[in-house]
Amino acid sequence: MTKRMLISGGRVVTAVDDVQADVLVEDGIVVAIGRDLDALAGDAERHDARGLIVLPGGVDVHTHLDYDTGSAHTCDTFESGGKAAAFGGTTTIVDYAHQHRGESPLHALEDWMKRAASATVDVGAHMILTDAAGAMMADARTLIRNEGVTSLKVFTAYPRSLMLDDGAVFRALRAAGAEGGMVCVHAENGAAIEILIEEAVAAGRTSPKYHALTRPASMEGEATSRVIRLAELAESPVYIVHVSAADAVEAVVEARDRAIPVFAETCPHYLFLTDAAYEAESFAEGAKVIMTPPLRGKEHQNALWRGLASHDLQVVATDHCPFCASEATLGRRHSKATEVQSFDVVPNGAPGLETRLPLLFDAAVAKGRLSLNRMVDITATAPAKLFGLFPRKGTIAVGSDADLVLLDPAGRSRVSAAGHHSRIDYSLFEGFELAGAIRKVFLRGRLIVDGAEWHGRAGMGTYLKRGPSGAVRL
Ligand code: DUC
Ligand code: ZN
Ligand code: ZN
Repeated sequence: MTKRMLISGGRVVTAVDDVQADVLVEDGIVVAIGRDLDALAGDAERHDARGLIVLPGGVDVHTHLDYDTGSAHTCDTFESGGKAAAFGGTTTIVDYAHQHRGESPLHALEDWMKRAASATVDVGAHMILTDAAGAMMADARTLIRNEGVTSLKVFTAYPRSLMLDDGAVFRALRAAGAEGGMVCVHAENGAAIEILIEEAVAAGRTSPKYHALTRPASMEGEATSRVIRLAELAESPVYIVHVSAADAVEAVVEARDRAIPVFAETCPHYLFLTDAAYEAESFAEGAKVIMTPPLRGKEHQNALWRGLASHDLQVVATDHCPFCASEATLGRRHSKATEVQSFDVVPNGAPGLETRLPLLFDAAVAKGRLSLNRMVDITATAPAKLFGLFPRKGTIAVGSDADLVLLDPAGRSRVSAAGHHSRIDYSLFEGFELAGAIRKVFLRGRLIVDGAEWHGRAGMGTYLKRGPSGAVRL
């Protein structure tokens, strides 16, 4: 029997539209958007959205759930992370699976699938490549062609663990370009940074602020330009993850002005915090903001906001890579607590899944930094388009999945880790007072968040076999 659901009287906002309309859903798919759809709705489950904004569910294309770094393990599972995402208005996640050296990327995907089986929102995977030898690249091509994993990730940082040399990066770019995929790049000059870290530690400069001082913006800019040149030669689209520095924005702008298919993402922590956070009183407090790239000064932050407004940057994703501040919460492996108090051994990463949309609604719309349409674009539509999920995800249209968020523009919320749904024990944005409040969230037409109530369940998220990545021009 057909299951119908009607959301009536809301202000329906997509990346391009802003209309007063009802949304009729059948079996999880939007079937009509228009005025006075009540007569068509029959016995539908009804939700009154008068006074509310109806948004497409958010698409977060940068998370690390249930992820083992070797020395630490992120503290959110696909169940808890998905729940946190949903309460923050995100209904689709594209998470990073990880190929270890000597391991086939196909095997790495199988391993990721087991962990992702508990997902509470819909999930897709990118594949981190740490071994780009010939046989591995053949399997990476199979991933793109057959498994819907149409984006690979490479690091030009972390020489002792994740970094690929320029030749390997070039091989990955060529393979992706040939198969309809795209390479996501963590762009920093790992070799130079490694020397700065060694010197700082040897001199006893080990407090959290040296995390930032040993990873200069210029080295993010250098690696970003280098990788873009390699992508041009490989004739492949490229996506720069977690851009934090004006230097990297400049490299992206330069290439995009030449019509090169380069795309870039930034993250809420770079938009709302600065490197002043490294001056925290205790080591543990400073360790909370040890993420890579580091937080930077106001001039970099301004460049990121300008980039979003001018479409030079296309996406805001969270890079949710959560480790608890205290080992008392979930044990040492899920935390930033370390044997010695030195910035270079603290697990890199920070939480953010639950706060992305609330922060951006407040800043973008209530404080006038971006239009509401642009907010939807950078948090849902553009990431869905870039990573082969559009128009199933990322918009409200006839035929799209009914992933919907009802947001009350007159409501208010206060960020607090204690009230969040992630297993993390801190928020980078603790105490922020925000305009807007999420009232309801639907995943494929099913109500999963109703005020403070959770109606989702582990395993209800589906695996998203994605179409080509980087195939659009944004
Ligand atoms: N890069 C990421 O994308 N996530 C966590 C740590 C890092 O360096
Ligand atoms: Zn990274
Ligand atoms: Zn990341």
